[in-house]
Amino acid sequence: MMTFFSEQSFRRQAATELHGSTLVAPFETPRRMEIVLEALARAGLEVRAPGDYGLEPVKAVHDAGYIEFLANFWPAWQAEGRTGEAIPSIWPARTLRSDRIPRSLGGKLGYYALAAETSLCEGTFEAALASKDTALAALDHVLETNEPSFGLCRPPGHHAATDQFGGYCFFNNAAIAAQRALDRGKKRVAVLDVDFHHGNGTQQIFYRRSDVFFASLHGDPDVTFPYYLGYADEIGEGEGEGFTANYPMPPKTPVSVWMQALEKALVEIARTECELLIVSLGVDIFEHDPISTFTFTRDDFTALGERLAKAGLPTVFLMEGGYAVDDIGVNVVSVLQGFEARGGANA
Ligand code: Q9C
Ligand code: ZN
Repeated sequence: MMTFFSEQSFRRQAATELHGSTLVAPFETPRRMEIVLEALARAGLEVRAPGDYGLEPVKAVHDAGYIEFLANFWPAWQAEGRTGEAIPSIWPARTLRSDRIPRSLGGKLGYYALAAETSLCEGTFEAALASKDTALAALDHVLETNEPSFGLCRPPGHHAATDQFGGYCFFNNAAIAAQRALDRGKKRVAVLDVDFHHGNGTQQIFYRRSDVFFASLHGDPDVTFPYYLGYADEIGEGEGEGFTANYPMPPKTPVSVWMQALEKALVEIARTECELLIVSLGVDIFEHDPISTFTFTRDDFTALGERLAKAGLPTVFLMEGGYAVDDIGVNVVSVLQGFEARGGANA
Protein backbone atom coordinates (compact mmCIF):
# COMPACT_ATOMS: atom_id res chain seq x y z
CA MET A 1 0.00 0.00 0.00
CA MET A 2 1.31 3.41 -0.93
CA THR A 3 1.52 5.91 1.92
CA PHE A 4 1.91 9.68 2.04
CA PHE A 5 3.33 12.05 4.63
CA SER A 6 4.60 15.63 4.68
CA GLU A 7 7.45 16.73 6.94
CA GLN A 8 5.63 20.08 7.14
CA SER A 9 3.22 18.33 9.49
CA PHE A 10 5.91 18.73 12.16
CA ARG A 11 5.60 22.52 12.03
CA ARG A 12 2.82 22.52 14.57
CA GLN A 13 4.62 22.11 17.89
CA ALA A 14 1.98 23.28 20.37
CA ALA A 15 3.12 23.35 23.99
CA THR A 16 -0.27 23.49 25.64
CA GLU A 17 -3.62 21.72 25.74
CA LEU A 18 -6.32 22.80 28.16
CA HIS A 19 -7.14 19.51 29.87
CA GLY A 20 -9.54 19.70 32.78
CA SER A 21 -8.34 22.65 34.82
CA THR A 22 -4.67 22.51 33.78
CA LEU A 23 -2.48 23.06 30.76
CA VAL A 24 -0.77 19.84 29.71
CA ALA A 25 1.50 18.84 26.84
CA PRO A 26 -0.86 18.10 23.94
CA PHE A 27 -2.02 14.51 23.46
CA GLU A 28 -1.85 15.22 19.72
CA THR A 29 1.97 15.34 19.68
CA PRO A 30 4.25 15.28 16.61
CA ARG A 31 5.91 12.21 18.14
CA ARG A 32 2.86 10.25 16.98
CA MET A 33 4.04 10.73 13.41
CA GLU A 34 7.56 9.47 14.13
CA ILE A 35 6.14 6.29 15.64
CA VAL A 36 3.82 5.66 12.68
CA LEU A 37 6.63 6.36 10.20
CA GLU A 38 8.87 3.84 11.99
CA ALA A 39 6.14 1.22 11.83
CA LEU A 40 5.49 1.91 8.13
CA ALA A 41 9.21 1.49 7.46
CA ARG A 42 9.34 -1.79 9.40
CA ALA A 43 6.38 -3.02 7.35
CA GLY A 44 8.22 -2.11 4.16
CA LEU A 45 5.61 0.42 3.06
CA GLU A 46 6.82 3.21 0.80
CA VAL A 47 6.22 6.78 2.01
CA ARG A 48 5.93 9.63 -0.50
CA ALA A 49 5.74 13.38 0.06
CA PRO A 50 2.58 15.01 -1.31
CA GLY A 51 2.61 17.83 -3.83
CA ASP A 52 1.16 21.29 -3.14
CA TYR A 53 -2.53 21.38 -4.02
CA GLY A 54 -3.01 25.02 -3.03
CA LEU A 55 -6.09 26.49 -1.37
CA GLU A 56 -8.74 25.70 -4.02
CA PRO A 57 -9.63 22.27 -2.58
CA VAL A 58 -9.82 23.82 0.89
CA LYS A 59 -12.15 26.59 -0.33
CA ALA A 60 -14.41 23.91 -1.81
CA VAL A 61 -15.20 22.77 1.74
CA HIS A 62 -14.35 25.56 4.19
CA ASP A 63 -15.54 29.16 4.62
CA ALA A 64 -13.26 31.80 3.06
CA GLY A 65 -13.23 33.95 6.23
CA TYR A 66 -12.26 30.90 8.29
CA ILE A 67 -9.34 30.05 6.00
CA GLU A 68 -8.17 33.65 6.15
CA PHE A 69 -8.47 33.61 9.94
CA LEU A 70 -6.22 30.54 10.21
CA ALA A 71 -3.75 31.95 7.67
CA ASN A 72 -3.40 35.32 9.42
CA PHE A 73 -3.99 34.59 13.07
CA TRP A 74 -0.49 33.85 14.34
CA PRO A 75 1.28 36.82 12.70
CA ALA A 76 -1.54 39.13 13.83
CA TRP A 77 -1.42 37.76 17.39
CA GLN A 78 2.32 38.34 17.53
CA ALA A 79 1.95 41.83 16.07
CA GLU A 80 -0.18 42.62 19.12
CA GLY A 81 2.80 41.64 21.25
CA ARG A 82 1.22 38.42 22.45
CA THR A 83 3.75 35.61 22.74
CA GLY A 84 1.79 32.77 24.32
CA GLU A 85 -0.32 30.25 22.48
CA ALA A 86 -3.88 31.35 21.87
CA ILE A 87 -6.77 29.60 23.62
CA PRO A 88 -10.37 30.73 23.11
CA SER A 89 -12.32 31.58 26.24
CA ILE A 90 -15.63 32.95 24.96
CA TRP A 91 -17.91 31.83 22.13
CA PRO A 92 -21.07 33.03 20.41
CA ALA A 93 -22.97 30.61 22.66
CA ARG A 94 -26.74 30.15 22.53
CA THR A 95 -27.69 33.40 24.26
CA LEU A 96 -25.28 35.62 22.28
CA ARG A 97 -25.19 36.87 18.70
CA SER A 98 -23.35 34.86 16.08
CA ASP A 99 -24.05 37.15 13.11
CA ARG A 100 -21.18 39.50 13.92
CA ILE A 101 -17.54 38.51 13.56
CA PRO A 102 -15.61 40.69 16.01
CA ARG A 103 -12.60 42.68 14.82
CA SER A 104 -10.70 41.66 17.98
CA LEU A 105 -8.50 38.58 17.66
CA GLY A 106 -9.85 37.20 20.94
CA GLY A 107 -13.36 37.63 19.57
CA LYS A 108 -12.48 35.97 16.29
CA LEU A 109 -10.79 33.12 18.15
CA GLY A 110 -14.01 32.14 19.91
CA TYR A 111 -16.08 32.69 16.77
CA TYR A 112 -13.99 30.23 14.77
CA ALA A 113 -13.42 27.68 17.57
CA LEU A 114 -15.70 24.90 18.76
CA ALA A 115 -13.62 23.85 21.75
CA ALA A 116 -10.79 25.17 23.93
CA GLU A 117 -8.29 22.31 24.08
CA THR A 118 -6.72 23.16 20.72
CA SER A 119 -4.27 26.07 21.06
CA LEU A 120 -3.24 28.15 18.07
CA CYS A 121 0.51 28.57 17.70
CA GLU A 122 3.24 29.15 15.17
CA GLY A 123 3.26 26.65 12.31
CA THR A 124 -0.32 25.49 12.81
CA PHE A 125 -1.56 26.83 9.47
CA GLU A 126 1.42 25.36 7.60
CA ALA A 127 0.91 21.96 9.21
CA ALA A 128 -2.81 22.06 8.42
CA LEU A 129 -1.96 22.78 4.76
CA ALA A 130 0.47 19.86 4.72
CA SER A 131 -2.17 17.61 6.21
CA LYS A 132 -4.75 18.33 3.50
CA ASP A 133 -2.05 17.92 0.82
CA THR A 134 -1.31 14.49 2.30
CA ALA A 135 -4.98 13.55 2.08
CA LEU A 136 -5.27 14.83 -1.49
CA ALA A 137 -2.15 12.97 -2.65
CA ALA A 138 -3.48 9.76 -1.09
CA LEU A 139 -6.80 10.31 -2.83
CA ASP A 140 -5.20 10.98 -6.20
CA HIS A 141 -3.14 7.81 -5.88
CA VAL A 142 -6.31 5.76 -5.48
CA LEU A 143 -8.07 7.54 -8.34
CA GLU A 144 -5.12 7.02 -10.63
CA THR A 145 -4.12 3.46 -9.74
CA ASN A 146 -7.25 1.99 -8.14
CA GLU A 147 -4.92 0.68 -5.46
CA PRO A 148 -5.47 1.58 -1.82
CA SER A 149 -3.49 4.29 -0.05
CA PHE A 150 -2.84 5.74 3.37
CA GLY A 151 -2.48 9.44 4.10
CA LEU A 152 -0.64 9.99 7.38
CA CYS A 153 -2.41 13.28 8.05
CA ARG A 154 -1.36 15.56 10.91
CA PRO A 155 -3.08 17.53 12.27
CA PRO A 156 -6.19 15.35 12.09
CA GLY A 157 -9.33 16.71 10.45
CA HIS A 158 -12.68 15.17 11.33
CA HIS A 159 -13.72 17.66 14.03
CA ALA A 160 -13.10 20.66 11.74
CA ALA A 161 -16.38 22.08 10.44
CA THR A 162 -17.09 24.56 7.64
CA ASP A 163 -15.86 27.47 9.74
CA GLN A 164 -14.64 26.00 13.04
CA PHE A 165 -11.51 24.35 14.41
CA GLY A 166 -11.23 22.20 17.54
CA GLY A 167 -10.59 18.69 18.79
CA TYR A 168 -7.01 19.04 17.41
CA CYS A 169 -8.41 19.65 13.87
CA PHE A 170 -8.19 22.67 11.51
CA PHE A 171 -8.96 21.55 7.96
CA ASN A 172 -11.24 18.59 7.40
CA ASN A 173 -8.92 16.35 5.38
CA ALA A 174 -11.51 13.62 4.74
CA ALA A 175 -14.10 16.14 3.54
CA ILE A 176 -11.56 17.90 1.32
CA ALA A 177 -10.58 14.55 -0.22
CA ALA A 178 -14.22 13.47 -0.63
CA GLN A 179 -15.06 16.72 -2.42
CA ARG A 180 -12.11 16.30 -4.77
CA ALA A 181 -13.17 12.74 -5.56
CA LEU A 182 -16.59 14.09 -6.59
CA ASP A 183 -14.97 16.87 -8.60
CA ARG A 184 -12.88 14.23 -10.36
CA GLY A 185 -15.92 12.24 -11.42
CA LYS A 186 -17.02 9.93 -8.60
CA LYS A 187 -20.80 10.04 -8.25
CA ARG A 188 -21.00 9.25 -4.56
CA VAL A 189 -18.33 8.83 -1.89
CA ALA A 190 -18.53 7.19 1.53
CA VAL A 191 -16.68 8.55 4.53
CA LEU A 192 -16.51 5.90 7.24
CA ASP A 193 -15.27 7.37 10.51
CA VAL A 194 -13.92 4.81 12.98
CA ASP A 195 -12.15 7.30 15.27
CA PHE A 196 -13.29 7.03 18.89
CA HIS A 197 -14.80 10.52 18.68
CA HIS A 198 -17.76 11.49 16.52
CA GLY A 199 -16.71 13.12 13.23
CA ASN A 200 -18.84 16.19 13.82
CA GLY A 201 -17.08 18.31 11.22
CA THR A 202 -17.45 15.81 8.39
CA GLN A 203 -21.08 15.27 9.31
CA GLN A 204 -21.83 19.01 9.37
CA ILE A 205 -20.14 19.65 6.03
CA PHE A 206 -22.21 17.04 4.17
CA TYR A 207 -25.37 16.93 6.30
CA ARG A 208 -27.73 18.27 3.62
CA ARG A 209 -26.10 16.46 0.69
CA SER A 210 -26.64 13.07 -0.92
CA ASP A 211 -23.35 12.84 -2.83
CA VAL A 212 -21.37 11.94 0.31
CA PHE A 213 -22.58 9.23 2.67
CA PHE A 214 -21.16 9.73 6.16
CA ALA A 215 -21.11 7.00 8.82
CA SER A 216 -19.50 7.33 12.24
CA LEU A 217 -18.90 4.74 14.98
CA HIS A 218 -18.00 6.48 18.21
CA GLY A 219 -18.26 6.99 21.94
CA ASP A 220 -21.76 8.10 22.93
CA PRO A 221 -21.78 11.92 22.85
CA ASP A 222 -23.95 11.85 25.97
CA VAL A 223 -20.71 11.11 27.86
CA THR A 224 -17.95 11.84 25.31
CA PHE A 225 -16.40 14.69 23.30
CA PRO A 226 -17.73 16.40 21.16
CA TYR A 227 -20.94 16.03 23.24
CA TYR A 228 -23.21 18.11 21.01
CA LEU A 229 -23.38 15.95 17.88
CA GLY A 230 -23.30 12.27 16.96
CA TYR A 231 -26.60 10.90 18.29
CA ALA A 232 -28.31 8.05 16.47
CA ASP A 233 -31.27 10.21 15.41
CA GLU A 234 -29.00 12.37 13.22
CA ILE A 235 -29.60 10.90 9.75
CA GLY A 236 -29.14 13.90 7.45
CA GLU A 237 -31.52 16.63 6.34
CA GLY A 238 -33.34 17.53 3.12
CA GLU A 239 -31.53 16.02 0.14
CA GLY A 240 -29.14 14.50 2.67
CA GLU A 241 -31.74 12.53 4.59
CA GLY A 242 -30.55 8.91 4.76
CA PHE A 243 -26.95 9.87 3.93
CA THR A 244 -25.69 10.23 7.49
CA ALA A 245 -25.57 7.32 9.93
CA ASN A 246 -24.41 7.42 13.55
CA TYR A 247 -23.53 4.50 15.80
CA PRO A 248 -22.83 5.89 19.30
CA MET A 249 -21.66 3.31 21.82
CA PRO A 250 -21.04 3.36 25.58
CA PRO A 251 -17.65 3.16 27.31
CA LYS A 252 -16.11 -0.34 27.29
CA THR A 253 -18.22 -1.48 24.36
CA PRO A 254 -16.99 -4.99 23.40
CA VAL A 255 -15.32 -5.14 20.00
CA SER A 256 -17.89 -7.74 18.88
CA VAL A 257 -20.63 -5.13 19.40
CA TRP A 258 -18.57 -2.47 17.61
CA MET A 259 -18.11 -4.89 14.70
CA GLN A 260 -21.89 -5.36 14.48
CA ALA A 261 -22.27 -1.59 14.11
CA LEU A 262 -19.61 -1.69 11.39
CA GLU A 263 -21.66 -4.32 9.54
CA LYS A 264 -24.64 -1.96 9.60
CA ALA A 265 -22.55 0.93 8.32
CA LEU A 266 -21.19 -1.22 5.49
CA VAL A 267 -24.72 -2.27 4.52
CA GLU A 268 -25.60 1.45 4.24
CA ILE A 269 -22.49 2.12 2.16
CA ALA A 270 -23.56 -0.63 -0.25
CA ARG A 271 -27.19 0.58 -0.27
CA THR A 272 -26.15 4.12 -1.18
CA GLU A 273 -23.97 2.80 -4.04
CA CYS A 274 -20.82 4.63 -3.02
CA GLU A 275 -17.96 4.33 -5.49
CA LEU A 276 -15.09 5.19 -3.17
CA LEU A 277 -14.41 4.62 0.51
CA ILE A 278 -12.58 7.17 2.63
CA VAL A 279 -11.78 5.80 6.09
CA SER A 280 -11.24 8.36 8.83
CA LEU A 281 -8.79 6.13 10.66
CA GLY A 282 -8.57 7.07 14.32
CA VAL A 283 -6.84 4.39 16.36
CA ASP A 284 -7.96 5.97 19.63
CA ILE A 285 -10.42 3.05 19.84
CA PHE A 286 -7.38 1.16 21.23
CA GLU A 287 -7.85 -0.37 24.69
CA HIS A 288 -5.00 1.67 26.21
CA ASP A 289 -5.77 5.04 24.62
CA PRO A 290 -5.30 7.69 27.32
CA ILE A 291 -8.37 9.80 26.45
CA SER A 292 -10.79 7.17 25.11
CA THR A 293 -12.82 4.23 26.42
CA PHE A 294 -13.11 1.57 23.71
CA THR A 295 -11.39 -1.81 23.81
CA PHE A 296 -9.57 -2.58 20.54
CA THR A 297 -6.47 -4.79 20.65
CA ARG A 298 -3.83 -5.01 17.98
CA ASP A 299 -5.49 -8.12 16.53
CA ASP A 300 -8.83 -6.31 16.40
CA PHE A 301 -7.19 -3.65 14.22
CA THR A 302 -6.05 -6.38 11.82
CA ALA A 303 -9.60 -7.77 11.74
CA LEU A 304 -10.92 -4.28 11.01
CA GLY A 305 -8.61 -3.96 8.01
CA GLU A 306 -9.66 -7.40 6.76
CA ARG A 307 -13.34 -6.55 7.05
CA LEU A 308 -12.93 -3.22 5.22
CA ALA A 309 -11.19 -5.02 2.35
CA LYS A 310 -14.27 -7.19 1.92
CA ALA A 311 -16.30 -4.08 1.06
CA GLY A 312 -14.47 -4.24 -2.26
CA LEU A 313 -14.23 -0.48 -2.84
CA PRO A 314 -11.29 1.70 -3.87
CA THR A 315 -10.14 2.87 -0.44
CA VAL A 316 -8.23 5.79 1.06
CA PHE A 317 -7.22 5.62 4.70
CA LEU A 318 -6.64 8.99 6.38
CA MET A 319 -5.08 9.36 9.84
CA GLU A 320 -7.27 10.92 12.52
CA GLY A 321 -6.74 10.36 16.27
CA GLY A 322 -4.80 7.86 18.36
CA TYR A 323 -2.93 8.94 21.49
CA ALA A 324 -1.37 5.79 22.93
CA VAL A 325 1.82 7.00 21.31
CA ASP A 326 3.95 3.87 21.71
CA ASP A 327 1.27 1.70 20.11
CA ILE A 328 -0.08 3.99 17.42
CA GLY A 329 2.30 2.72 14.72
CA VAL A 330 1.58 -0.96 15.26
CA ASN A 331 -2.15 -0.29 15.42
CA VAL A 332 -2.22 1.70 12.17
CA VAL A 333 -0.04 -0.80 10.32
CA SER A 334 -2.22 -3.66 11.57
CA VAL A 335 -5.26 -2.11 9.87
CA LEU A 336 -3.34 -1.53 6.64
CA GLN A 337 -1.84 -5.01 6.60
CA GLY A 338 -5.18 -6.63 7.42
CA PHE A 339 -6.63 -4.75 4.46
CA GLU A 340 -3.85 -5.82 2.14
CA ALA A 341 -3.94 -9.44 3.30
CA ARG A 342 -7.52 -9.70 2.08
CA GLY A 343 -6.62 -8.18 -1.26
CA GLY A 344 -8.28 -4.91 -0.31
CA ALA A 345 -9.16 -2.63 -3.21
CA ASN A 346 -7.49 -4.35 -6.15
CA ALA A 347 -6.12 -7.76 -5.40
N1 Q9C B 1 -8.13 16.83 26.96
C1 Q9C B 1 -9.31 13.46 17.65
O1 Q9C B 1 -9.25 12.31 18.06
N2 Q9C B 1 -10.82 16.44 24.26
N3 Q9C B 1 -9.62 14.49 18.49
C2 Q9C B 1 -10.51 15.25 24.99
C3 Q9C B 1 -8.61 15.52 26.59
C4 Q9C B 1 -10.62 16.52 22.85
C5 Q9C B 1 -9.92 14.27 19.88
C6 Q9C B 1 -10.13 15.49 26.42
C7 Q9C B 1 -10.52 15.26 22.08
C8 Q9C B 1 -10.27 15.51 20.61
C9 Q9C B 1 -8.99 13.79 16.24
ZN1 ZN C 1 -10.56 10.81 18.24
